[in-house]
Amino acid sequence: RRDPPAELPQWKGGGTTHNLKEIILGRCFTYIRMVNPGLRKDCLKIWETFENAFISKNPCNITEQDYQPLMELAAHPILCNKTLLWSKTNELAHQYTKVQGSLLTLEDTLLGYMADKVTWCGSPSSTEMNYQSCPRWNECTNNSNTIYWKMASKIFAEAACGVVYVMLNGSISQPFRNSSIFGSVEIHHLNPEKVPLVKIWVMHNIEEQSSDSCSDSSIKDLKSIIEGRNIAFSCENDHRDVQFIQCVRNPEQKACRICG
Ligand code: C8R
Repeated sequence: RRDPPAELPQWKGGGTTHNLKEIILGRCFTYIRMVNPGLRKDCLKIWETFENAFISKNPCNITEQDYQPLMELAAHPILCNKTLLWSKTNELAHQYTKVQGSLLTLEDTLLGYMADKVTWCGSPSSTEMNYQSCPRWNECTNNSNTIYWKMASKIFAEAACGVVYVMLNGSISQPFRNSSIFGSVEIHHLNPEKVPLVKIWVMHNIEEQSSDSCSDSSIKDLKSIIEGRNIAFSCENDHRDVQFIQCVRNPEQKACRICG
């Protein structure tokens, strides 16, 4: 019989990103000095408030209240007609906004910019961050990362005004899922008094046969949710401007050829 390893990882997900403090502080300063100069935010205070939200707590028992002070400190206004929401199209949506230059995703706001691609959690028995492991999304729904994204997404959707664009993935079985953050948080927090129209773009993997996903039953569900909230709905398959981005990597695909 062998003894178990001295320290079994507690959770199934990767631990807190090393140098989290430096990353968050650095991103916050980069954001207020270079990405969005003129935005007046106290980055040191933002870091302390961020840390306070999850340090010394069970990462599976984080509540919205824990992040409320941070959300209030870091939120800022965004311009009308510039919001792009997405679900299961993370890479394409961000590649597109980067080149397109005027539409904004949550990652173009301070809250999204600071937290993109990093992981964090604490533990009740320590004032340190847990660098060993953090809960995976399926270990507990209220983990420190998921609650953060849900709250930041809610604030982003509430702040939207004018036409809102949404990029969905037509190459998966359900382009719209009401369990996604887009489906469970964002569509329910668009304000019909400020948002007259939601434009859905359903993109397909350029290497696959394209299909009419706008007539998919999940998109019909989405249409009735949006119209039920008194917001007009439109849907387009493979919006051309976005397809150009897909074509950069696949110039020989049929959909990418201009002549013949
Ligand atoms: N949004 C949510 N989650 C985000 C995110 C973001 O901007 N950015 C990152 N990196 N993440 P999905 P969804 C991480 O299932 O659930 C906003 C989080 O770990 O493809 O519908 C954004 O405004 C999160 O658990 O999409 C967008 O409109 C997964 O990626 C929706 O919410 C979610 O990826 C997307 O959330």
